[in-house]
Amino acid sequence: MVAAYLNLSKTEQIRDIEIPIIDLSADRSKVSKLIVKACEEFGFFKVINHGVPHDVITRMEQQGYEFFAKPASRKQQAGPANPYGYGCKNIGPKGDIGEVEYLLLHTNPLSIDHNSKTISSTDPNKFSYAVRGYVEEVNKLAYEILELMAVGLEAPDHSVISRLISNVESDSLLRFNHYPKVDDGATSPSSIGFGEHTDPQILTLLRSDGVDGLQISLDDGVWVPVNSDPVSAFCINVGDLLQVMTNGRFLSVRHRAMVNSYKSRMSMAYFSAPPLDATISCLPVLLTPQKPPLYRSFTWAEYKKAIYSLRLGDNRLNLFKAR
Ligand code: GA4
Repeated sequence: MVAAYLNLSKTEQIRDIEIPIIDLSADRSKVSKLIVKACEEFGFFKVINHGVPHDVITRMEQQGYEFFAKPASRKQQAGPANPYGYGCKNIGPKGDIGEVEYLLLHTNPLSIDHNSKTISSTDPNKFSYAVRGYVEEVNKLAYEILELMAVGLEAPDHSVISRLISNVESDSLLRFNHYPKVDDGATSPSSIGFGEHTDPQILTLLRSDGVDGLQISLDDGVWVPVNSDPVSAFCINVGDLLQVMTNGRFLSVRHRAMVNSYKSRMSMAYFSAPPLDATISCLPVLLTPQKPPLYRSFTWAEYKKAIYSLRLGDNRLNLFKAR
């Protein structure tokens, strides 16, 4: 991380906080409480003993490395990302840029097969096999974590959140981010790989290759590095929709990715989302006369329209506050 600090402007501070590492093989009721606490305090936590097979992860990572190692002209055939496909430096439709190249995929099986043809013309089946296997496993993990959250929140229906992502129509995404090493000294502001933002969906499951770069912002302007230890862990974070469903109890926290001058980094983020027509509103168990809903109900399609009309770092939840 040290090299990445060099490029920070003077007004930004870094403080060291360890985000919780939660062992999913421990007692279910204890785990559910730890998850709730982590989501309230940090909006981020790591999970170990998560059950996603090692070979499923390495197969997926291997495909990612192979793709990014291709010549630029070849990678561009899978782009431009609109929003799916290959993108380089340009993030989203509103002119945001970063030191990153990426592949953004919809996780619908038909869409995976279709995109695999342009991503890997030599062996599309190998690529789509790896993606399908990985998505199946991370979706299972997301489902389990969302169920544990409902248990921890004492919701009478334990699948009240998780069932939103298990629907075949779910709008979940898989993103591969490749951050090159950037050796531009301490003067350039280009050390930002992926600018600050919150994730719009329900829950994000991030796998990274052991190279640091992720930072989270708990209070305004204070950035906290999240190291990538243990390397077998998944880093989990609350998305905007989960903040709405928990009436602000769980935090959808701003984060960013920095690049460094010594090692490139690849991460794979699974954004678990509901179907487009799903209505998002506060869980009944969290509503009391003293705590009315902070946000109005809306569909995921409505929210998605708002996110694509704004810049990466804009606050979208403000548009959905209850009057
Ligand atoms: C941020 C989180 C995910 O990477 C993403 C991003 C999406 C995109 O790259 O197409 C967005 C960004 C993300 C939020 C604001 C809009 C949309 C780029 C952008 C400027 C895939 C997502 O769902 O929202």
